[in-house]
Amino acid sequence: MAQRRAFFSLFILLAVAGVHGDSTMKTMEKFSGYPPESDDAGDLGSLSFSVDNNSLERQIDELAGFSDTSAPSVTRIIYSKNDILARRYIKNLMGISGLSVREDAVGNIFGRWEGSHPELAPVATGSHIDAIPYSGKYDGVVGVLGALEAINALKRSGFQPKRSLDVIMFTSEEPTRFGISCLGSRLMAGDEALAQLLLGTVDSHNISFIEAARSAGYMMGQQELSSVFLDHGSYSSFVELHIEQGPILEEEGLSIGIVTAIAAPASIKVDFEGNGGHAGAVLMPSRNDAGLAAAELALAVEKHVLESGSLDTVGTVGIIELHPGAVNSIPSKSHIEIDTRDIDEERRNAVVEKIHQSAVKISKARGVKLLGFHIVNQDPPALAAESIIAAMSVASKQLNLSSKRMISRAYHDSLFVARISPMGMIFIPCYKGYSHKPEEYASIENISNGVKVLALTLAKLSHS
Ligand code: HGY
Ligand code: MN
Ligand code: MN
Repeated sequence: MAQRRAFFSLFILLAVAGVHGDSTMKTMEKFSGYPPESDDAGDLGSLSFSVDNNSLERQIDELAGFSDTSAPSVTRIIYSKNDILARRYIKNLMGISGLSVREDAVGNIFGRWEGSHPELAPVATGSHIDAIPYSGKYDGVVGVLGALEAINALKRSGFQPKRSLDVIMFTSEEPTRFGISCLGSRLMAGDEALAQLLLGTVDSHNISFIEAARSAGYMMGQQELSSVFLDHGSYSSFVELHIEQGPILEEEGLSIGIVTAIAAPASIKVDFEGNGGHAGAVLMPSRNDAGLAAAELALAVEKHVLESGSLDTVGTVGIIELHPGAVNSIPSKSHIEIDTRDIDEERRNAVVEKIHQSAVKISKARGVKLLGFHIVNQDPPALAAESIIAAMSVASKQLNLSSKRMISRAYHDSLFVARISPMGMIFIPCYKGYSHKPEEYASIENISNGVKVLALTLAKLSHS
């Protein structure tokens, strides 16, 4: 291709298919593009760029149908029957989009649009489709189906990528079944310790990770978990589209969030053991109630988080299990799971330490055994790459979409992809910031805006 500084004006007629059945195509706006950093973008002339809202909305609803719980809630757990059906649905859409599809040993799914320079490190986008019990149909899904629609829109516009473009569906971003968050992206980032841990990990039904993976058609034969690891530089950039899972964009009436950093998550599992006994016959002074130890620790989590003095420190006790779980039996065992996060890693680690001290103190004071205080993960935060922040900001401006820079208090696969590639995230508003519950909702207009920003950002990065 002639070496010329091709400054092409990307005249993009934004024609958005009507949202609710109204299929009149509207010409939304013309805007000039930007000079590609490389000089061989060629003259793309005028492109018509359309996001097909109707099909995107339909796909979100169809995907929500693969769920262990009934609408409006969604439950989709790694390697379950519905997860396998949902994966098949995504692979089918990747095929329809003309992407070449591959899966790694644990089921990270990659759909590739080969660029004119396949030898260059590709650009990637994507997210997850697994869903915690009784949650919503947008968390993660917007970043997978939206990425496919961004690719479709670019293809329809006649755009030609220079760097190949990958859409990734990450295996199991949620910690639900095996207690490990972002399992697929952690492994991609080369987490040796996790690869070891998974060889001995079982779920609450005592099914091993390897067995569950095999039941879904992964980890076959001699496949090694380390085969999932990707080298630094495997991607030139990674961009994830996601609902904000917080109220800021909606409250401030903004269309796009440009994520600058992802908060640092930690999760802990604690087990107490006491004598248990008869709820009527054992008098209070002679009890060592494992249930009350768990309850006291839950309150201690709240106390230590609030003591941090920062609103950015959060703590949640989402799981408390009591054994034997009978109303007239003093709990002899308790299992409690704690999630605590902060944008400041030091401050977060200080809270984890205080929780540990409280667990020891409570066990002594109540005469229960502290069977285990297991830190499942204690991850550093991740910063988005300035080059990707700039690309997303330019794209939002060109689309006349209001945006603001913000941090992500939720974690995402991007937190781990950032260990092997420059990373960026695009947020869209969601209703009252609700997420991880059936009321989670994002309007197709907001989703469509996110897809447009993603498409333009990918176009720019692919030519960088
Ligand atoms: O918990 C999280 O931050 C993510 O939504 N799984
Ligand atoms: Mn989630
Ligand atoms: Mn998510």
